[in-house]
Amino acid sequence: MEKQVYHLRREKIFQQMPDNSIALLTSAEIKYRNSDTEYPYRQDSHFYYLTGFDECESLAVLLKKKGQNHFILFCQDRDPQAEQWTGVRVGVNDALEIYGADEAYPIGEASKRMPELLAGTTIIYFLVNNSPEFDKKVFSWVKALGKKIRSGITTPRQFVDFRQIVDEARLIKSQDELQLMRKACSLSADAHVHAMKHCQVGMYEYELEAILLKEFYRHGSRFPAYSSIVATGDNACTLHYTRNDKMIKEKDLVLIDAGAEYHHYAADITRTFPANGKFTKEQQAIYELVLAAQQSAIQQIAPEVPWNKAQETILHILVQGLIDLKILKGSVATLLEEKAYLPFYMHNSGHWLGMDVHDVGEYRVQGNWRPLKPGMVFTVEPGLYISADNMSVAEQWRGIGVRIEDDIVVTEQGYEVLTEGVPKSVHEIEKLMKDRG
Ligand SMILES: [Mn+2]
Repeated sequence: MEKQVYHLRREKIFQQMPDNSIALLTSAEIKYRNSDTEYPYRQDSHFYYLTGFDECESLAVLLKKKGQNHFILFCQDRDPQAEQWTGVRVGVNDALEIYGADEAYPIGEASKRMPELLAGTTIIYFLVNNSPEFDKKVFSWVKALGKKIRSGITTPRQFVDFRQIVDEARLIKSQDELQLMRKACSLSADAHVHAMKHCQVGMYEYELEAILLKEFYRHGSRFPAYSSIVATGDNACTLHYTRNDKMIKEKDLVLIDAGAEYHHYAADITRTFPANGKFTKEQQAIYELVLAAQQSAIQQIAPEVPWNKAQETILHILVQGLIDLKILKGSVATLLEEKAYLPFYMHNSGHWLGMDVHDVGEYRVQGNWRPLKPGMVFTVEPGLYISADNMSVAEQWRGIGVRIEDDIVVTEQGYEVLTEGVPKSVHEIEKLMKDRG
């Protein structure tokens, strides 16, 4: 995105900062998988949201002093010898030009310059507890400034979590962001279609994972937004199953929960389909119950509807359906009251979605469930998981795990489903799989 986009984002944040305040954001640290082998670098989402700057070892400062807004960026300076190994850096000069910083300095000068920047401010915003190392640095800079207090310098006295401002901004997606999210979602949807089309009994779960990743990569997404789940049969009842190493068997359902990250935006899709292309009677009954719950929950999405409406709708439909299938006994009201559904449905209806797969933003505001607003993006993902060793249900139901998940954006009129590209009715899925090679 253009530097103007990030400039406008910072301006919005500045509007909420009182005069003589400062916000400090550090880039993400390099993380190691083992020994000296690094994970692919992923910038901190807050940092990227406000800078568009993708390098490690950098520090963004938003300083509001005497009514003036300053964006100061500390980053690694150019160094041909180091760049020979780790790639080209933006450097201080281009940080001014390309990223619109008012001032830019080498990161090595941060500790020297920080007391001067802090002097005269009364509030410091930072992501408290995001990085214990950085918290320590912030306190050490303030402490260094405190030593000069007799020269008449005032030091900040309030340490405020920056999330309370930035999280709220990130919760409402702009048109620029929605464009990237549509792309993340559509390419992820395509990948799910490919996995369904290429699924064969006798393959291993990781072979389907490989198909998903190949499709992500092919469309310019270099990383999945989270570890892909490919769970067959009873493995689907383990909510965060990521071993993905079992062979796909004839009567298995295959649950795939996978989404790409595209230009720092996540998609999050789950589909469940029969390995051999045809649902059994029991699998179809559970599947259609979950689908009915999901569709009803989605249809109610509109501005001002409270966040928990989806979960309430899902719970009612699932409990009524489990009674109809004789898996639960009793009245809907009593079973809801007793939370009798918990052995079968133990999670929430979904979560905010954005730069992080479980994106930022409160679900309750002042004690009340948050009313939906245009630009909010979230998942709707009911499921039913009947464990293979749940002896309280009749045998034919055991080992069936189903989840269906789509990504939705709230619009002025209602909602838009971003992940429509993957079929989800029994008929459509069976047709797609029948036509496969
Ligand atoms: Mn999800």
